[in-house]
Amino acid sequence: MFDWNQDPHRRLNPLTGEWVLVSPHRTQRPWQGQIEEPAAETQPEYDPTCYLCPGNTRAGGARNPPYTSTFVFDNDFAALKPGTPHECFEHEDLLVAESEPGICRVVCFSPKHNLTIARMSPEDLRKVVDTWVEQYRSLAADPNIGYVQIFENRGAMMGASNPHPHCQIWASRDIPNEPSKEQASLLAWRERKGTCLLCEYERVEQSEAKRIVEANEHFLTVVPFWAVWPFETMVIARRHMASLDQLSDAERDALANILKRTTARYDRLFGVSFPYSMGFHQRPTDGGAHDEWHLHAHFYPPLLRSATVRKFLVGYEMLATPQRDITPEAAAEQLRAV
Ligand code: H2U
Ligand code: ZN
Repeated sequence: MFDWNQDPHRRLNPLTGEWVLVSPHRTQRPWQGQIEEPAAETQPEYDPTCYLCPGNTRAGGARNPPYTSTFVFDNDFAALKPGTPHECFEHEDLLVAESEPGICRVVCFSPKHNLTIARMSPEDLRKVVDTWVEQYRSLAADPNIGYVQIFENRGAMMGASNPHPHCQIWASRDIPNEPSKEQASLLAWRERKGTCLLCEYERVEQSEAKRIVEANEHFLTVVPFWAVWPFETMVIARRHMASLDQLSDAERDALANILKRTTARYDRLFGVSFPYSMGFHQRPTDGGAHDEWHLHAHFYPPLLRSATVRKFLVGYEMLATPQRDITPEAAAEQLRAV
């Protein structure tokens, strides 16, 4: 008889329309994966060579103020530039391009070089949430900005250039690929069923309980049924809201709380400051109402089975479909146990 916990199967991600191959029987295979050097863990509270610490000079030449809370600045090496003129290019429907204006910012979470979300105080994390809301609001008000992507690369394994706690904001005129796929799915679901895909998903995960990692009154962290990365999670707002600027006061505190608890759990899993890329998906800021949107965050951590063994998305996964061995249910159980 078919066993969903042992036998190969594929699962659908209804947010993207893409499948993931799950092969639980392979968790016994001998290959150990690439061993990464564990990054040196102890960092000072202030690093005179860090370009994000208060008072220090950045690589671009500007000097940081002696900031005491969060600190936002325009990225000195921005991938997008405001004021980029509108240009389109098309050749026989095959070579298609257009100019892309935008704004890139860096947000320092704290003046302290050696903190992470997992180790920040709830009060200080709340200030980070407030800064995200302010940034989202002010960028949304710009008529040239259609989408605001807030994201954090954490750890050298994810290519973060600096351990100082920070995130980036890339705000563009057009909706990028990932939120664009989600938008199509959220809209199609709403048209077909008259409900919100993520409101329904939150309810299903709450009642099944087996993929829940953390929960509070306003947010739920789950390993999604369709997770690709071994310990991937999604933080879902319990109330239907489209974007960060719709968070109530209590919901802002609850977001800070669940982010801290989720990342602290990650750190405990392999006894290391857990690397990841995380970011929010929310309502585009292109002037539409976009009530189909439901605020959530994705955490994509690369680690597979220890602080030094990572997963690669290569081979079949690049050419065909992403694949995982450990089931999302087993990953959630491991995260709940630490
Ligand atoms: P990571 O989040 O991947 O660590 O990147 C940090 C960003 O900081 C990166 O986008 C910017 C880089 O362009 N940066 C500055 O804006 N000024 C600097 O002096 C160094 C880095
Ligand atoms: Zn620093």
